[in-house]
Amino acid sequence: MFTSPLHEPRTAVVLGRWLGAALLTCFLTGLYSHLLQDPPTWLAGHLPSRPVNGYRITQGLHVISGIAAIPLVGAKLWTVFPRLFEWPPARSVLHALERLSIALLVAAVLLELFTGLFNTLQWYPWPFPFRQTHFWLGWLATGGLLVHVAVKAPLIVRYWRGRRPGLAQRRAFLTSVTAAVGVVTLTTAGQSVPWLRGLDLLVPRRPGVGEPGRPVNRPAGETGTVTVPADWRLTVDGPRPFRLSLAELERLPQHEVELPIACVEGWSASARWTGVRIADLLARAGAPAGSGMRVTSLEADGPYRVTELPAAYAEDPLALLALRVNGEVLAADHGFPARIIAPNRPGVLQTKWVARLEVI
Ligand SMILES: Nc1nc2c(c(=O)[nH]1)N[C@H]1C(S)=C(S)[C@@H](COP(=O)(O)O)O[C@H]1N2
Ligand SMILES: [Mo]
Repeated sequence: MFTSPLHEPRTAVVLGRWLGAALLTCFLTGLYSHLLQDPPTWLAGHLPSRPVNGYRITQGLHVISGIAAIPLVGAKLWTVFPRLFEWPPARSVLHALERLSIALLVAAVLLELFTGLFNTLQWYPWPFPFRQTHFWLGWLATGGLLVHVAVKAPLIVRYWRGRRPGLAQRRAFLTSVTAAVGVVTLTTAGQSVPWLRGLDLLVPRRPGVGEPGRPVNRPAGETGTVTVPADWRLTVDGPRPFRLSLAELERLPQHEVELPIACVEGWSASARWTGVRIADLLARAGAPAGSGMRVTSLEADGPYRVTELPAAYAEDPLALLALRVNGEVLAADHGFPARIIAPNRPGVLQTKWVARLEVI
């Protein structure tokens, strides 16, 4: 039934190289994102708050390489498809193990890519938690990939270089695959690459659209529970605790910074933020040098209600408790009355509707 001459090792090796590069990029950038969001104690003190656009680039790459991997995985599976129906299913214990590892690899990679893709749509049609699943599947897929490369190493070496003349059909097939990767990449990359924004045909949201000029993740209404009390005061806990009303915050020295929100879902959008330096609030609370800060939101619950700013971020002059964006008071959805904005960190940590800051 499989009559195409392209079900052969050279095509599989060429596609495998591209797919391997995409998956490795995905794994490393994903691991980095995970460490930023949940830094182990030994790392928290060493995470740098610069470059300002660092996370925008690594997470942009994460989503770009993940989306590019989808057509690549399709082409790779099509190429090796006949092998999946080999008979007898196992010739030896080793052969059975190898086929099992392929089953694990294919399942983990497919589930990983689709949970990731659906996450960029904020669509979770499954009963398990996204983050933990995506994280552990990443390890499974990468482990499976390493085993696969090790088992196939002799074949990979033999077919690494093409023979001349090459197969015309192969060239046509690989060109089609490249075109497919090009299309899905160019029509989605504009989420994080500003100069590709004009081509954003397949993105779930357009950074730059929304009030005011930026998308909203988790609007105040959706979180259901964010109500700002009329007598809202910022509480700052530390050696010299204090509380400030919005009017009092506005009378403190205001600073303006241009910083992006870079969401884990792959979109990022820059804005001009105005507010009080976190470092100034730390100093006022009598925090010793090297202190970090714990931030608590007015939100009743939710995974991002409490976040932490390690010292490098808390002391960065660009890190603000922002009261305004692009010159206007924060909209309810964007975190009124005050939100965190700091350089080089995931959007999930740019806490909205801040109630309390605590020196740690
Ligand atoms: N308290 C709180 N802050 C939050 C969130 C949240 O769910 N709760 N979502 C975060 C996420 S995932 C992102 S990407 C940014 C988005 O900010 P924006 O809605 O102003 O664009 O806010 C962050 N701040
Ligand atoms: Mo986000």
